[in-house]
Amino acid sequence: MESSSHTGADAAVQALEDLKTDIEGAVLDTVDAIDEYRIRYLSRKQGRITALMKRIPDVAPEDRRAFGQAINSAKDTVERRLEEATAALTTAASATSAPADVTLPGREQPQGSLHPITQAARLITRVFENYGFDVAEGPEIEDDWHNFTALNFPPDHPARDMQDTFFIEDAEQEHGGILLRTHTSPVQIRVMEDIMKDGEPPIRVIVPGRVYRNEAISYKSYCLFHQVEGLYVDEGVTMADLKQILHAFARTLFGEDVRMRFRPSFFPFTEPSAEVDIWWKDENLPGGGRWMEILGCGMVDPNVLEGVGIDSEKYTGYAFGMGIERIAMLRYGIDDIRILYENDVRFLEQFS
Ligand code: 2NM
Repeated sequence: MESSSHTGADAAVQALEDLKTDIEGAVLDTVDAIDEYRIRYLSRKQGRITALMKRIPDVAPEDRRAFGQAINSAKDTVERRLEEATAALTTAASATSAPADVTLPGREQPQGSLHPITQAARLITRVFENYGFDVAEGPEIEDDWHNFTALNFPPDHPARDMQDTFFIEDAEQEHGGILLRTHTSPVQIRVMEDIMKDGEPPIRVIVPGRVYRNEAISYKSYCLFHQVEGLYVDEGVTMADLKQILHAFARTLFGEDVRMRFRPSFFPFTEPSAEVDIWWKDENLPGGGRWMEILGCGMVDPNVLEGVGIDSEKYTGYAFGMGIERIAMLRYGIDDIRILYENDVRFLEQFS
C-alpha cells in the first residue's frame, strides 16, 4: 500500500512536470487558442489539472500537501495566463478600432427646467426683495394657535372646520390641534414673535410657501397650492404705502400700463381689508377685457399685533397675500390648475 501510494504520487508529480512546458509556453494569441487552453486544463470533465486533483487521494498522506501545492501553483499559472492573454487581446482590439471623430457634432443632452410655480414664486418674491423685504419660511405642519387664533379667527370660524382644514391631531392642547397650514400667515406670526423676543419693528418679510385646503378638486382649486404673503410693520405705515407697493408690483408683473383697483373686503386678520383686481385685456370679450382678482390685503388688525406683543398704539402694519397658481395661470394662459400637479413632461418642457 505504502509503495503504491508513493508510485501514485511520483506519477502525479511527473504528470505535472510534463504539463509545465505547455502551461508556460502555449501561444495564446487568439480567442480560440485561449478557449482551447482553458478547456485543456480547467474543464470539469476533461481538464488535465482537474484530473490531477482527482488523484490527490492516491497520494500518501505525508506527500499530499506538497502535491496539492504543486497543482495549485500550476492552476494559478493557467489562470494568470488566461487573464493576461484576454487583456492583451482586448487592448489590441481597441487599439485597432477607429479613433473618436472629434469633428462630429455633440449629442444634445435633455435639460430640465424649474416648475412654472417655482418660477412664478421666485419672480414675485424678487419684486419685494428689491423693496427691502427679507424672505422668511416656516413649517407646513402648524398648530391651531399660529394658523388661526393668533390671526384673530374667532373660535367658531368656518375655516376651523374639518371640512376646510386637514387636521393631523385634534387634541385639546395648549396650542390647540395640529394641522396642515391653510395659508402662510402663521409664518408672519412666527417672524413677529421671534423679533419681539429681543427687538422691535420695523419688520418687513415676504413669505413664499405651500399651503393646504380640504376643498373639492376642480379646474380652479386643488387640495394644495402656493402663496406669497407679505408683511410690513413700522411706525406710521398706512394704506397709501400698501397701495403704492402693490401698484409697483402689478406694474412689474403685468406691464407699466396695468390698470388696478381696490375693492373693500373682509379678512379676520386685517381691518380694513381689500381685494385687488387688475384689468385683463381680452379682445374676444365684450368690453375688451375683464377685472381679475389677483390678491387680498389690508391693515393688520390691532388684535394680531397685540397678540404677538407689538404695541398697536405705536405701530401699524400692512399685509397682503396672493395665490401663486392664479398668477402663474394668468401669466402663462393655463385654464386648469390640475395640470400644474400632473408633472407631464410635455407640459413642463414649455417652461424651459
Ligand atoms: C392675505 C390678505 C390680507 C396677511 C395678514 C398677515 C398677518 F400675519 F400679518 F396678520 N399675514 N398675511 C394677509 C392679509 C393675507 O391673503 C389673502
